[in-house]
Amino acid sequence: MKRLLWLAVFSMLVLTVLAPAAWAQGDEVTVNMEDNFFDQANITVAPGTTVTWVQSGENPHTTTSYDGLWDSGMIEGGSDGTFSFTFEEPGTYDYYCIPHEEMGMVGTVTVTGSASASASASATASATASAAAGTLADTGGPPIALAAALLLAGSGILSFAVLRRGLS
Ligand SMILES: [Cu+2]
Repeated sequence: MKRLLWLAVFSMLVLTVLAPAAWAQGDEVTVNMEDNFFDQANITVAPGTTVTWVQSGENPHTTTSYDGLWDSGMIEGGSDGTFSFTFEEPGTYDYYCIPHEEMGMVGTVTVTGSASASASASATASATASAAAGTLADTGGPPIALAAALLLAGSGILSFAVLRRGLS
């Protein structure tokens, strides 16, 4: 039974290592609109992340893209109002607060590149691993999925061998 426990622990470890990259998709990040600055002003996120600006000050503020991609319009002070925008494409996005730009109330959202490709690869890998590595015939999958499946199958064979030796 102890071997089975180890196999279960190992499977959990594989999933723990591979899953976070997939979960990074659809992240949510909050930026506070203070008087008169953004906190945090400069953030780096993965593609697919939704950034929500929260009015945390007494003065009216906006979050306004220099490229015209988004504009919250004026959010009154003390209103706890929010504005959200989802960043899909890698790049650097500068924005400002209309009434306080000259006071330095500006910010940048940096979206990291090509994270979606590795995230989907990891998602495939963890799905393959949790399917108990029975489908090694699927040679078309990404190498990381095959590696995860082989690791899982290897640990299974190993624990079976150890279990047999323990019984004889
Ligand atoms: Cu402002």
